[in-house]
Amino acid sequence: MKNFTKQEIEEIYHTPLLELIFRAASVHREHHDAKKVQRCSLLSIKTGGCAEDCSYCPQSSRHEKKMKAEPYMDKEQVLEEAKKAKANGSTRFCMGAAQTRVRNNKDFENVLGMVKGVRELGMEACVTLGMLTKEQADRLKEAGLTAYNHNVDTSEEYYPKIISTRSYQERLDTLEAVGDAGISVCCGGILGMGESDDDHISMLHTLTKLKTAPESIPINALVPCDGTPLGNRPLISALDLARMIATTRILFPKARVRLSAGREVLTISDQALCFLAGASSIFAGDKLLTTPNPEWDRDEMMFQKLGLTAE
Ligand code: SAM
Ligand code: DTB
Ligand code: SF4
Repeated sequence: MKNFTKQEIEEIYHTPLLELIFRAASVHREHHDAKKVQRCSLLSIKTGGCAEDCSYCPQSSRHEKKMKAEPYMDKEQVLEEAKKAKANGSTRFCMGAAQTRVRNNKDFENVLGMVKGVRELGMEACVTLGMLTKEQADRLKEAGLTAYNHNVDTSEEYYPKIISTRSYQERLDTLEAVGDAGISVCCGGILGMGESDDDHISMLHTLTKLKTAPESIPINALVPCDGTPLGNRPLISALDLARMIATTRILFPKARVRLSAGREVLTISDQALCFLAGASSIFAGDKLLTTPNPEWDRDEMMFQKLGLTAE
């Protein structure tokens, strides 16, 4: 991959918007079939009760409103959901757990079984389980895991304003363990948490410097959740979202750039701009982890109107 300086990224990011989107759309078409958008489905396999204090997250146990902490789901139930997702056209199944880190216990063995099961359905398997060690990453690889999602979320500079219970370096260490184990890295961030353009640029610079380049890059728009410190934040504009997606596409021509959380409030035209800017993947299904996402039918209609096909 080309090494971009922070100043080069800044120049790309601040290109006049339509020029930027045109450039990103051209890069996108050189490397991908721009009609195709991948559908990924998400399932929260362990919900609520998380000890971390991420200000955006409804699953933290440190905020005003606390979700009920649930145990891990059964493997059979999870695989039922994966089958439904496949039947609805998803090619990747991503399982998330509200926890700080992976522990070597029966829950981890359970997750390894889920990963195997999803792969046997012929789907890509992704998990997001918090921090992990290289040994744990090796075991996930052995079970057939395709990708591990672990977001840096924002810039290193802004990170302490959002999360106080863990460090940016810990995020980077986990990402290194994932890449070293030969698992694809899925890493992106959240927009609309009060950060500046410079934070967006700095986050992208961090992503370009990861030891293992990310295979997929989720760009989430903050879903403001009641009872979290960011519950009252105004929504980020679709134009800012498109600017970020376009810059990401130019920096990572081959990656899957995922238009992730926040689609519920976007119009089809907003999303069309994001696809034009190089988004090549979405989360499909009426729920993300705990918050609503467009229904299958609504997305199907969008695909038809925009002439998109599922990957
Ligand atoms: N606990 C693990 C971790 O934090 O790495 C995995 C699950 S965590 C819910 C996965 C990601 O969801 C976070 O890194 C964050 O990017 C995203 N996320 C959580 N709450 C969100 C919200 N309200 N809006 C947008 N994205 C959110
Ligand atoms: C990612 O970047 N976005 C997804 C997935 N990775 C795990 C999670 C979005 C969560 C939105 C808030 C919720 O539904 O709880
Ligand atoms: Fe826990 Fe992950 Fe939510 Fe942070 S983002 S509170 S680590 S579930």
